[in-house]
Amino acid sequence: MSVDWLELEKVAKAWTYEAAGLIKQSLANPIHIEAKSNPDDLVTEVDRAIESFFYHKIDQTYPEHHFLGEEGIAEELNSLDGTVWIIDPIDGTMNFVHQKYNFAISVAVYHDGVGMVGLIYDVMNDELFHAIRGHGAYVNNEELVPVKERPLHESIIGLNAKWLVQEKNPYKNPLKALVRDVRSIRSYGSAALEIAYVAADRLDGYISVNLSPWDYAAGIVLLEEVGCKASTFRGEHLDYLQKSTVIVGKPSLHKEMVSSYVGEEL
Ligand code: 2AM
Ligand code: CA
Ligand code: CA
Ligand code: CA
Repeated sequence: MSVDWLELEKVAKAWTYEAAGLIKQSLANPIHIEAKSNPDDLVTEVDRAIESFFYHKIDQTYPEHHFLGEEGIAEELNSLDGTVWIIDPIDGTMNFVHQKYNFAISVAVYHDGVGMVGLIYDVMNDELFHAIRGHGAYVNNEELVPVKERPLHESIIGLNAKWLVQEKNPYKNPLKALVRDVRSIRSYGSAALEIAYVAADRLDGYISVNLSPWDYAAGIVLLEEVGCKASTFRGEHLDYLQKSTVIVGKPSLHKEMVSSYVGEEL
């Protein structure tokens, strides 16, 4: 069955705004916080409630579609065949908890592994980034223009500065060299927003040692519309079914960061 992606984007956008309203309401009450894989990997009941909100909307409206989300509301997915919604209900949970600011809802819709729709909504800033494959990328309905290139030494990249001091991080030294050579780095704490910022020319690149598909799936739809690149540190295609290193950026910067910094066999 063929899908009208423009129509589906409108539906996804309406749900995203509705979910944002629920998140804002939740900020009025104390939020119950738990640790997941480590003491700094946080989750709240709001993350789970928002994922569940999307899961039920999609199940009712598009029963034949599949669902991949961070909080495990749906059954595990082993394939990207068909239409798959890849959702991070709150990207930047630590910011949500500590700042009540700088977090996003990330919603992507893929078809047979190809990104068709991407939405990243900065809830507190009321800033919506959206893209539909072949129809451009937008911030609050203003079209983003294809990016201009900048040399590496004039580039600003998004990077969680913690990666530079973690002894167990095998990429510590290549990342330190990159930080030394670029103009500056920024750490915003939301991978989805940082990838959207690359598409919007607010950052030239973004790099993370460990991301999951819901962190980057929507962002990649935006990047493709403005001519940016995304891959693992070794320059391979992202997998979407498992965690990996992720490097995104303007084409020549992306290539240089891979070939001269993080792409080496460790
Ligand atoms: P999250 O807030 O949805 O968990 C923080 O630097 C960025 O990395 C956020 O986008 C965060 O997403 C993501 N991230 C991915 N894996 C993480 C983990 N194990 N712990 C904390 N943040 C993680
Ligand atoms: Ca998380
Ligand atoms: Ca995330
Ligand atoms: Ca999340």
